[in-house]
Amino acid sequence: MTPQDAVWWKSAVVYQIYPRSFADSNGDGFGDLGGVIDRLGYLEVLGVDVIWLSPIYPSPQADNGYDISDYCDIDPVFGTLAEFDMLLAKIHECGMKLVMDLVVNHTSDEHPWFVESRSSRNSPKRDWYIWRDSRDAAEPNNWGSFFSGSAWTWDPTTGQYYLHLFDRKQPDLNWDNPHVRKAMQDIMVWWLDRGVDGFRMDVVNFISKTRGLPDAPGIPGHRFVIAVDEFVDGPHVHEYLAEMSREVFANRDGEFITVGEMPGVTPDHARLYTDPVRGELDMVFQFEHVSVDQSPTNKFEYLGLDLVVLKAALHRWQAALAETGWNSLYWQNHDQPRVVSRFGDDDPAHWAASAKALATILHGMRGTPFVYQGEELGMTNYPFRGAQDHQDLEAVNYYASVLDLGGDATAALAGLATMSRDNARTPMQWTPGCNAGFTTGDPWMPVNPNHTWLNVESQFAATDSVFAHYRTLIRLRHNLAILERGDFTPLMGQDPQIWAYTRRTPGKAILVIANCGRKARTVDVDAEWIGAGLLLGNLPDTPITPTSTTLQLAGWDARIYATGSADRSECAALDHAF
Ligand code: ISL
Repeated sequence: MTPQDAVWWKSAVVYQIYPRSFADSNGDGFGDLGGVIDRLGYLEVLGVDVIWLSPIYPSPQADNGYDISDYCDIDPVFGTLAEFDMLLAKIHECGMKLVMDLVVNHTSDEHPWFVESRSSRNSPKRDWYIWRDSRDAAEPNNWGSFFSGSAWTWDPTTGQYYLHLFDRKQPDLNWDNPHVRKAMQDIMVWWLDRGVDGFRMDVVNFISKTRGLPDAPGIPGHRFVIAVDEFVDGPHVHEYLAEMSREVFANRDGEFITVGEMPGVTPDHARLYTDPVRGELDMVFQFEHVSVDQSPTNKFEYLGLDLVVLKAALHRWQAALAETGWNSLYWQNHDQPRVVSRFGDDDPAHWAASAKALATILHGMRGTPFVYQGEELGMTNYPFRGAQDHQDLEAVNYYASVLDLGGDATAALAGLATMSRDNARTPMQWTPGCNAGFTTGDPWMPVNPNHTWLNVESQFAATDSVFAHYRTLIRLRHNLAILERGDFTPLMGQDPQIWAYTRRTPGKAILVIANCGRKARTVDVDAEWIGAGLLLGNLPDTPITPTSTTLQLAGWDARIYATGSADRSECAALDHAF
């Protein structure tokens, strides 16, 4: 894959499907591939170019498929390889591409590799995982799991601990072992030979750990700490990714896309990962903007939103990858709470305007936008009643650890209600009817009660719906070169309510401006915007052109204005009156 081959995804939009919650075609209460096939027409109308499927491989489902026990098959809960091939063919017939979710940092503890590795200290696969002796009759170091507790589990069979940065059922692979790297490359080749168009790689910047696995600096009151400095952007990660890219893609014709999920990645490393000359990855998911409202030591300790901090985080990444590399642009995924509840305003009076405003802000930036299932409807967080409503092992383990330590259970439940990954995993809301049209069976996860008014059926044909707004943003992305190539200049960075920036190419400019609050605001803009044309607004009667340098923005009022005649003609094709 050479740099010039990669340019198609810079004007593309990716849609993430969490198959378990998308659409159930056989009435067992779980989403499946048949459900995705049934809904491809919906995605065609939305206009997305690429579909990313969260893992559908055989798995004990300890972490909803992010614990893989066979990388080259389909879990029966989702269907069969034959159904996968049918789905892939239909996706390609629609002119879309398919990206698989590859969990490369760890496998399931039920994967044959690990079963063999744990069978004996002399197993030929012992060194495929990370085994260590106890230290002072305890864990080898003070590393904690992202899912609470230690990152080590004792295995009595062979009298050693094994490392798992996540659940004990997700043992980390030893990427320093060339056999592991080759095995993962072979798996990628197997799926590419089957016709897939790329990969999203799970916590791929964790694969190279610091030599010797040293203790992390302690935190008072914490027996274990998440040792990010010892595995984020580690010593050999770039070498391993370049090798993967070379061995898997180098001599393969076609248009592919690779995106690395990278918690904790720095801008400097992101430039290295996504510099097309280096041939590692096309883009990364960074986490700075989705951490601004979380305590650094506890994601469920909600700090509240400071818009200035959120703006600065995304603007930092716009600047960091302006010349070299490429940003992904996302608000949500299967791990993040619903953005309209988190950064918007899910009061029914402001829900739609704020969902559209947040979409406008993100999709106007430089990078490839990712839309998570239901985001295009403005789906909201779920009204959790208590611990019994949570299913995600991250949430369940966290709550249990708070109780074990005699912590504040009420505060923990409030944090889970706001921030838990369960918020993103409630069933897709297709209709106002039973189970939101997700399943004819008993849904594995409760359906949000607001599906009676918040659903595809009520938005699909409406010209002022959140769905229609996303559809227009996607069409702007496809039709306006300035959204791909324009430079990015933030405005009003210190304003606690207004989010504004410009994009410019020679002779053309767009202004993206939004009021991220209920209170109306008067905002001064440069004279260049007088007479500019409205590309997109989110409220009725948005002024189609500024007549002075003073804009009156209503609550959650978001607008994109364009200057430069070419943009008018380019956008006329979008049936857009200026
Ligand atoms: O939600 C998160 C971000 O705050 C983390 O808990 C998340 O687990 C982390 O971003 C890594 O996520 C990926 O790897 C995990 C899996 O549980 C997530 O679903 C996946 O996206 C382990 O495979």
